[in-house]
Amino acid sequence: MRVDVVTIFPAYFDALDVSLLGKARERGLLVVVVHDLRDFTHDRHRTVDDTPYGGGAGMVMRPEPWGEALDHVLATGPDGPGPVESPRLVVPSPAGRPFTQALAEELAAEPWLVLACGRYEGIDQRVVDEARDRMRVDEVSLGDYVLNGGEVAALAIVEAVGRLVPGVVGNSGSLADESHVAGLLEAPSFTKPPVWREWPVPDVLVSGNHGAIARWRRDASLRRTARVRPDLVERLDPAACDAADLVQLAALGWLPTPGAHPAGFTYDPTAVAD
Ligand code: JEK
Repeated sequence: MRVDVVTIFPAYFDALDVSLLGKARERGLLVVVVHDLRDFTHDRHRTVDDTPYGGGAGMVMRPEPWGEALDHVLATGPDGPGPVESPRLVVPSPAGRPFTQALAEELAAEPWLVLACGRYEGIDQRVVDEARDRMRVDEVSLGDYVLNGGEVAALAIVEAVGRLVPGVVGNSGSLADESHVAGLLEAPSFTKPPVWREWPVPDVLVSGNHGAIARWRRDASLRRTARVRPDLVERLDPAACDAADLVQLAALGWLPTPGAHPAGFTYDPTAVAD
C-alpha cells in the first residue's frame, strides 16, 4: 500500500519509522511519502493560511497550496503494476464521520491513500469539494475532542490501517482473533509471574482448561463492555451470542430487545438477580 501525507509538520511522521510499521516499510509492504504543504506556496513567507470569510476566530488554510499539493500527489502513482486508480483521500476533521475499525478495514483493502492534514481552524472546504470530482473522499474524526490539527489523527489512521495490510502484523493469528470478538471490549491480560505483589493471576487462566478459559474470557469481556461501553451492548447481535452469553448478559440486566431491527439488547434493571 502507498500512503501520501500532506502536512505543514512533516516531522510528526518520523514516528512511523519506529516499531512494527517501520519494519513493514523496510519490507516495502507500506510506502509512506510525506509532502510539505509549504513546498506548494509561491510567496516569500510560504503562507498557507488566511482570515475566515464571514468572520470568526482563528485562521483557515488557503485552497491554492492544497490544490497544487493534491495535483502533485495525483501526478505520481502507487508503486507496482496494473492500472493506476485514483486514491482515496482521507481528511481528518473534528466535523468528520467517526473513524471506525470497519473504515480501517475498508481502507486497508485500497492500494493508495492520501491523507490531508489541516491546521488552524481547518482547510477551505472547496479543497474537499473539488477533490470529490476526481477521487473518493472521506472526512473523518477520531473522536469527540478537539486536537490542534490533523497530524495526530493521520498517524492513528496510518497505524490502524497499516497493521491490517496483509503481511504487516507478525502474528497473523492475532488479526483473525479480532473479528470474533468484534463489538466487545477484550478481557484483561496477564503474564508471569503467577503472583506479583501478592496479586495472583486468576486461577482459571493457569488451570490448562481451555474451554473454561474461553468462557471466563468471554464473560470478563461481556462484564467489562456492559460496565464501560453500554452503547456497544445495545448494538450486540443476539444471534452472535451463545446460551452462556445470554445468561451473563441477563445477570448484568441486559435482555434481547423484542422485535428490534437491527436486533440488540436493552438494559432492564429488574432483570438483575440479587
Ligand atoms: C483536523 C485543524 C484544529 C481546532 C474549531 C469549533 C468545535 C472545534 C479545527 N477528533 C478530532 N479532533 N480534532 C481533530 C482535528 C482538528 C483539526 C484538524 C482534525 C485541522 N484542526 C481545529 C478547532 C476547530 N472547532 C467547533 C470543534 C477546528 C480531529 C480529527 N480527526
